[in-house]
Amino acid sequence: MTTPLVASDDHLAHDGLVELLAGREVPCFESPQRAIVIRQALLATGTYELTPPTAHGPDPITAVHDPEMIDLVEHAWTDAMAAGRDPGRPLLPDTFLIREYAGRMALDQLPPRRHERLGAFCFDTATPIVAGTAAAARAAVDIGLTALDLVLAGAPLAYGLCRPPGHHAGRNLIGGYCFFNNAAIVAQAARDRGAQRVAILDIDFHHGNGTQQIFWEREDIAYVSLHGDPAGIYPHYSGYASERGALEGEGFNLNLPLPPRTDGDAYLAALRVALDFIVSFGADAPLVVSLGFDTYHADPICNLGLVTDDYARIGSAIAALGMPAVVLQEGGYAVDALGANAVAFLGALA
Ligand code: Q9C
Ligand code: ZN
Repeated sequence: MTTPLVASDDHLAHDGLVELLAGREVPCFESPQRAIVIRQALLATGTYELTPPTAHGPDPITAVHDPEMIDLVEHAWTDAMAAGRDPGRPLLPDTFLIREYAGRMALDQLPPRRHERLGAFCFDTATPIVAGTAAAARAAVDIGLTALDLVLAGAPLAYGLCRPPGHHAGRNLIGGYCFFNNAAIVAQAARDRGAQRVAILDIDFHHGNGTQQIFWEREDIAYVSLHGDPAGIYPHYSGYASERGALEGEGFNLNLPLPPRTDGDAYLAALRVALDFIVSFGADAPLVVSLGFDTYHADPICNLGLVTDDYARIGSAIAALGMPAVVLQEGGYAVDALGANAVAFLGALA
């Protein structure tokens, strides 16, 4: 049996060129080549069926993100071009509207031109916007939603090759290479199509601060994440084990931070805790997996110690839940290893 590989070429035009990392301008780690090599490697196995996404329109995005944030993603580039900015340079924020800026003042006006509001909706300097960004972000959402359609129609597994990734994007915030939160949108869509309880398992190296924020007070969508300890790791301000959700959502958020150089055995032990949490939650929807390969030992910006065989072990452990799964690509920047890691993980999960 073949597994649907939902992908399109719309991501190719989202090439941010540079990010600002530790005070230096460096080429974007989040590159089009990442998705190109994953797609090639999966198709070369002969066990995946390349499936184009179908358009799902704006409503599933509006169900998760604030209208002003969506408007920013859609129009920052065109406003910048209308204002005469260099089309050869990406947009990066340089002035951030952090909470302390306002203090006790009520600041309720934003600059009319969307590219001048970037710092009110972005939390880092790694998330450049270029001409193709909005279309790519919309396509990534459609890829996720199409993968959900296929699983709801009976496929045991569908893989959405989402690019840009999504799990750092909050309700009104872009960042961490993410614009629209693909996994959150898919989880909410599953809910809106009749499921009562949806679980999201996030195995990207980084804490999915955006997904956690979006569902923080929700008991119907559980979020569990394994990630590098935020005490020393991006996104720095969330991902601690003490963050459990609030109000109705209390107890439905689980963070499992991991120390540097965590190996496969230790990772699998933490994954067991995550899977037990998912079993006791009792979802009646497909499992939504935020998949990152930045846990790989040779990832250029991360510090865990997984090897390719570990992704097969992780895939098998998730498969043992017996849940249908919608797997969505998040990070992973060791480009030469992405194909083998994707083949190992998805092959074991299938
Ligand atoms: N020193 C994803 O994997 N910069 N986003 C980190 C590390 C941003 C990662 C700096 C990393 C974003 C989807
Ligand atoms: Zn990541």
